[in-house]
Amino acid sequence: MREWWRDAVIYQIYPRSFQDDNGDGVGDLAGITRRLPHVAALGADCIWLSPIFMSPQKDMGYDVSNYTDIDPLFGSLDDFDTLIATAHNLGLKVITDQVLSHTSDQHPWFKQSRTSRDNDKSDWYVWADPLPDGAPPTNWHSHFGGPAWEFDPQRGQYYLHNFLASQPDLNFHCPDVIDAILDTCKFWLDRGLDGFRLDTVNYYFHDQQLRSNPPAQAKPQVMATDLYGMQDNIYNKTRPENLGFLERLRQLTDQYQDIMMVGEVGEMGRRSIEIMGEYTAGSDRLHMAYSFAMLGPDFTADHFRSCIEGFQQGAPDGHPKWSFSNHDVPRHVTRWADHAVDDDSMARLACAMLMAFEGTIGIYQGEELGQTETELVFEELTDPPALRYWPAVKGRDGCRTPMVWTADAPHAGFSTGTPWLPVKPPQAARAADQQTPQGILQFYKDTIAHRRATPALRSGATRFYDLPEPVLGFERHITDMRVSCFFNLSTTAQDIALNDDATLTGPHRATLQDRTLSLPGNGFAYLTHDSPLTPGH
Ligand code: TEU
Repeated sequence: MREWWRDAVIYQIYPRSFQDDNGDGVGDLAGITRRLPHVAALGADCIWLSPIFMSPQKDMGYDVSNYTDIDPLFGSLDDFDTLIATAHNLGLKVITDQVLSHTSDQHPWFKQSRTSRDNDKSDWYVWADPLPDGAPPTNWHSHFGGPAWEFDPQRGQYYLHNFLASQPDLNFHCPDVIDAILDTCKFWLDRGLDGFRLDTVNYYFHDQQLRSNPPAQAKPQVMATDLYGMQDNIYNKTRPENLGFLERLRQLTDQYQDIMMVGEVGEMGRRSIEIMGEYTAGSDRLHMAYSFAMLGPDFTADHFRSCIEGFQQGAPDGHPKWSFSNHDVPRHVTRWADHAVDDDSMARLACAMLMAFEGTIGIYQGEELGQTETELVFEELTDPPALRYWPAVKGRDGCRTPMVWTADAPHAGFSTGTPWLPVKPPQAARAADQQTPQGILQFYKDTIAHRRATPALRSGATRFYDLPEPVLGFERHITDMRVSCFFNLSTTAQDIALNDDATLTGPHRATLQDRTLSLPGNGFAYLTHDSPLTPGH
């Protein structure tokens, strides 16, 4: 039987911003549980919860101080059990975000590790002596700016942090670390969880010889800011040893039924697609992976084609997850505004594209409302890289503002207290209760339902058509069914000559007459063909 996750739609919940039930201004598990029917009604198969574990929240939970307990900010283990049971009753699987590459500096492991060079956990983190002149051991940069090394006076050594200095990297070359980490994963599997989203899955290991990175060959692609993109990050991440750890994880999850792991490959561009392939090839590593390749500014047919084809060619037996938005990047309706007739047209086009892609699909809370990036002023910001580099770096708060439920309620129904990030009028106007039968929410429901009801869209193979920009066109086919899909990535109308008879089926913004498909700006169409095989092929 085909595994549940292969053609699933995964809905990402950012717990701080989904629904606050206790009025402290931060979302919580009870709030999520209450709102799960919204997610089920959308037609999603699974929810991914961004981190809910004990954390000083320096990086909004991506800095864990206890892997096996819920942060009181979000609730308790009982609330977690209730959430899982409610989700399962609604037919939703639940995966959590496991941030294994680094911990918080408040984690007891790190607190102990930093006390001396010869305690039980002294090599649980990546410690290294200063160079003779006192400089850090390598030239590696932190993702959030500055060197990736912090000097600790107590040990007289530097420790590695690929992200904040308060997020020290665990030393995966230490076998005890691997065992401890696997134990924490087992804890949640035993509690009935359906799988994991693995944070920074290509950062686990570092080069033990501590070689410095060479300068970047290509123009920096990361949007950050910092110096991160200025070097080729070959010694601080994506080390060959990673694969062995992924296999250990898979051996663990395979002891349970129907578990799924999706890895976050922290890379953009072609290389990120290769890594996704490597990490999901065969059946003894991850079930699927995503990268930042489709989360950037690029909005050309050629780009989407090269991501999907590149993956297929590099990893015919691998499995991708595609999404356009998440909690780390500006929302796609705003990010791709230059290519949009208007916000709603972009929201519809993007949804229609995503639901036509082969693989697992990810959507990010609020996207189903056609949500746009929230404009914030400096005083409203919380994201560390933005606080440090504003205005060069806008940070990630703009995509993390609260979910909007009821336009006229205080803070659009998110909280009765003061939300940790503000709800602004343009976002509140798109609240769930304002969505009409012709609106974006219904469009998402219809398009997800169409994908679910169309086996070729769910599981068919993909073959691209050679069409000039700005039209992306491909077909999805299974033995006796062929669906062609066309997307106009521009604001100007496009005509496409079809070479056989076809019928418009499912959501579309197009007309078809005498084998000519006319797409208005941002138009799109799914067509079913009478002949199962492409004529001429
Ligand atoms: O993100 C890792 C990561 O690679 C991102 O920093 C990404 O490259 C960047 O945002 C692109 O601009 C994960 C989490 O998703 C993120 O929220 C955390 O801050 C980070 O790990 C550290 O745990």
